[in-house]
Amino acid sequence: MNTLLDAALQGDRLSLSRLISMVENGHPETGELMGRVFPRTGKARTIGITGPPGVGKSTLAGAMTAGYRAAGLKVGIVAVDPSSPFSGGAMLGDRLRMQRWATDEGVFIRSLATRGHPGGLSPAARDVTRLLDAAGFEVILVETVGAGQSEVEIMEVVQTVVVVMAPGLGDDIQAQKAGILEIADVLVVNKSDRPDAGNLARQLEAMLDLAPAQPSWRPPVVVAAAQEGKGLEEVIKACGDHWNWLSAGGRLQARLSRRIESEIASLIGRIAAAELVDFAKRAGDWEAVVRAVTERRTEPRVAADQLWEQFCCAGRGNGSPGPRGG
Ligand SMILES: Nc1nc2c(ncn2[C@@H]2O[C@H](COP(=O)(O)OP(=O)(O)OP(=O)(O)O)[C@@H](O)[C@H]2O)c(=O)[nH]1
Ligand SMILES: [Mg+2]
Repeated sequence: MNTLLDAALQGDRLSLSRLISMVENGHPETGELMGRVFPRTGKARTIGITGPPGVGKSTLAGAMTAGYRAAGLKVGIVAVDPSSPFSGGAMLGDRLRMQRWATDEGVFIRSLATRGHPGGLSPAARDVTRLLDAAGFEVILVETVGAGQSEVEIMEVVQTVVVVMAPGLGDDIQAQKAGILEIADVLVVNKSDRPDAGNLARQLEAMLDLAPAQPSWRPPVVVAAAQEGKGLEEVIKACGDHWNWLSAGGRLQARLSRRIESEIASLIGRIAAAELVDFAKRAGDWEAVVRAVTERRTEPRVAADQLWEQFCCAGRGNGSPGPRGG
């Protein structure tokens, strides 16, 4: 692992690929690896590209990559695909479209499967983004399909969230608008070569007028046609403006703190849940509790509270340092 990491940090792409696979597959040395990687991160600009299926996220990512390459920046692309047969096809399409970068050392593209993580965003996405950051990629684009929860999760991985929409989505936009406005730093109305793009842009502006705005940042609505590269400069400029806004007045640091807080909290949650269930099983309470809930004698929240109480009492009551052994 150390040899692979040294090589990856020197720019060896095969080693980087293998490390990403390790992380993606939850290799037992992932923690150790990320421990070495983490101090080298924090240099890249990270941009999430999210939105409903088929609106042109990958096309936009490809076009933005061209723009950043022209500015001499190294670009990493992480495409997080839901594990559906539908997107299996899309992934293949992405690969074909992305072939133009196959010989460019300054571009690294990786698809991640979500592996039954129903929220949409692979838990590995964050680690992979950090690996690319450590390996010297200066702009990292993370593409996710906007499917409820993943939209919120993407905020926890990147600095700037670009939400892509396209005309012809029908009522979807109404259903999604709360989520969209909550997370968008930049809104892109793609496929403006089609009718109704102007309407959609006006609709989004109207929604923004009503939304409680972030202090001093109103997400710009950029009308684009990614396939033809139309509006691309504006998208890149909007991302740059957002970066400049974040960089001023300690906002970047504040946003990072919030992300780190939620990352640590969710890691604690995972450890604690596993410990608690394990404890209840060892104490012989688990099956009884599950049965009580199954038979509707106990409500699930009450059951969880009871188990938690027992767990805490056991830790304090018998003078032992607690179920985790300290
Ligand atoms: N007319 C038009 N079609 C576009 C434009 N941009 C992308 N497309 C097409 O829309 C289809 C979907 O594009 P993708 O870039 O794969 O969209 P996506 O959002 O990444 O799709 P998923 O990852 O499957 O959710 C493709 O056939 C693109 O060629 C555009 O500006 N105008
Ligand atoms: Mg795509």
